[in-house]
Parts: sequence; C-alpha cells; structure tokens
Amino acid sequence: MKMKLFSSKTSPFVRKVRVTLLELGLEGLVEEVFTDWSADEPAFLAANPLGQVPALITDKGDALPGSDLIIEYLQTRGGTLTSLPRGSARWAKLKRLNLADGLTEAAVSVLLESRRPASEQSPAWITRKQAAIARSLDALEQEASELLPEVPSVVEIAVACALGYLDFRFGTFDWRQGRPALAAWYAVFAERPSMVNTAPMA
Ligand SMILES: N[C@@H](CCC(=O)N[C@@H](CS)C(=O)NCC(=O)O)C(=O)O
Repeated sequence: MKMKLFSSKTSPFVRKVRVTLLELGLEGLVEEVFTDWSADEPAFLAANPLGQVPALITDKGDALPGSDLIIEYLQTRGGTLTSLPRGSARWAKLKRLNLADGLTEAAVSVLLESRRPASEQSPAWITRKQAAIARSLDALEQEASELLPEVPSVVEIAVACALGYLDFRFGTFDWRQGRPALAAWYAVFAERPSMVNTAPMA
C-alpha cells in the first residue's frame, strides 16, 4: 500500500516534500491526495489537527504532519540527501532552514491577507511580514556561499522552495535585487530535475 500525502498543487511546503521524494527516488511510494485545507475534511484533520498541508500517512498508518517531519521520515526510507553535520556547524545549517521556512510562512501569510476583503485587510500586518521576508533574504544572502550546489540537504530544499514561491506568487517583488549570491545559487539549483518537475501547478 502506498503512503498517502495530503497535498495541494501550489503549497511551497508540499513542494519541499515533492522535491525530497524526487531527490531520494521515492516518488513511487507515495500517492498524493489533493486537499482543500479550508474544507476541514475529517480524514485530513485526523492526519494533521493543525489543518495544514502537507501531512503524510505512512504505510504503517502513522500520521506525520508538517514538511520538516515528513522529510526527516522520508530520509529513513531510502536514497540520500546530504546529511546535516554534527557539532557547531549543525546550528548554522538549521538556522538557515528555519529562516527559509519562516520566510515561506510569512509569504503565505501575506498572500492570504491580501485575499481577504479589502475592508478586512491589515496593511500594517502585510508590511510587517514583507519586512520579515526581506530581512530573512538578506540573512540568507550573507550565507549563500554555504548553500550546496549539488546533492542538497533539507536546508537547500527549503531555501529553494521559499525562493520559488516568491517567484510564483510575488512576481513583482524582485528578491534578486541586491542579493546576487543567493540569486546565482538559485539559478543553478532551480535547474535540478527535482525542482523543474515540481513547479507549482496553478
Ligand atoms: N510548518 C508547516 C506549514 C504548512 C502550511 O503552512 N501549509 C499551508 C499551505 S502552504 C496550509 O495548509 N495552511 C492552512 C492553514 O494554516 O490553516 C510545514 O512545514 O508543513
């Protein structure tokens, strides 16, 4: 029986899982179930009480919510990503992972806020989240030379999916401006088959 991935066509967090599956060569083990997270479907909420995609049901029936947990689990099933180092270098890597996930969350938040009726939107909230995104990108630019060009770790997958989401949803925001190292790294990474084959579907 295949594992079941509650997914959506455009979620950057689901894309992290899709990229990982392709990098690990495990895509055949998983069946995607496209899910409208706003519909509060019982099987989906049972898999992730937070009501967010992605959530994975393993072939043993265990429910794993959230992209980072799912990716950690998938790495136990076969294939190889570059593993994170032990010791002090680990924390710098995990910091970049958290920055990438956080800026993705901020970008999703801006999108959802901007889709609310104009009278209910908070421009201050949007400005705050946009500033967080810009600061996080600046921090990643400072450390872009640490991003791997070849077999990625979970860090590179998260950073690439964050940047891809900005291109997809915020095409008028030129995140490359003033961030040449990050832009150069992404230009190469975005050519990986795992990225090309997981471009957002909308
Ligand atoms: N920390 C989670 C974030 C997942 C997330 O924010 N998913 C969004 C779609 S991109 C979602 O399902 N949002 C619905 C909600 O928050 O109610 C992860 O890494 O998977």
